[in-house]
Amino acid sequence: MTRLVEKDVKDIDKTLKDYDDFFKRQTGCYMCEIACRAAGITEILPGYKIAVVPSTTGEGIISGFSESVCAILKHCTLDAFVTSRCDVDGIYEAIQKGADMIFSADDDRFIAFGTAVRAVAENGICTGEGFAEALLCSMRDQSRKVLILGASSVGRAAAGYLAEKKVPVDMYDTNADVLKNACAGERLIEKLSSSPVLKKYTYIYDATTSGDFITEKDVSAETVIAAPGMPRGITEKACEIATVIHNPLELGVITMYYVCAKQMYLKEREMGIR
Ligand code: 2YG
Repeated sequence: MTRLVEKDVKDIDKTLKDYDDFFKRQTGCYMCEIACRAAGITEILPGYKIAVVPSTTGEGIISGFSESVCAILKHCTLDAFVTSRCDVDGIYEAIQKGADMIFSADDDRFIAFGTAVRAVAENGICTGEGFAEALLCSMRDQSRKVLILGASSVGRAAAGYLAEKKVPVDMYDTNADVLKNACAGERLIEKLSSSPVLKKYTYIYDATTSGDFITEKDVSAETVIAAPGMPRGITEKACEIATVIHNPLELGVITMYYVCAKQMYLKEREMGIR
């Protein structure tokens, strides 16, 4: 995945409400509802207290990243705060302040995990599944094939999710080895050996990290594209014609919360705490 930069996240807190209204017009649901569906949540869960812990490892802090994650969680009326300290000291602060769940990201991995019971949600998988559910909700005809571009963890999670919902998938990656090893044994996933003609598909899932390669020639007013990748693969002009579901952080973070919360809740019930 492409590393986010300050400008990708800097206005998220200010635009969240309007963006969620726009998202609902596109998909019929708010992000929180899509994330709950993606996590398979069917009942009301307890609200967990969340700490976002900045991580200085590798390339270091992305200015506004932790604050945006926190704002996204608060937008879903969740109880979230950013720790004043970073790394292990930040985890210590989070637990001392009573956090049930911690969000933290280094350059390779972005996770949410439980502090009292074992539970973990990973951003690539949750983003893949959250956007797959958003696409599903926007599809008028779920018997039509979805084209998935990119067999990274996001693309693979999306393909597995859609196949589980009985939606047929064509999958393509410019790297034949990556494609070959993805989603082995899935009957509903067909791997394409050559670059697909985009115009043939009404439903596309762009899990690549290439910018502006889907143009107005590739889409129609019926086309729906789920596009979690950064930079966005769809040109401005194509976005004016097709429905393009794209956000850099929001839906992935919300899905992480619900995936982790569900595991926590089920474990707590098992242990007789709930
Ligand atoms: O705590 C910080 O500020 C930094 N250590 C965060 C670093 C995050 C690096 N990861 C990315 O930029 C993305 N790949 C995250 C994915 C979110 C969108 N799906």
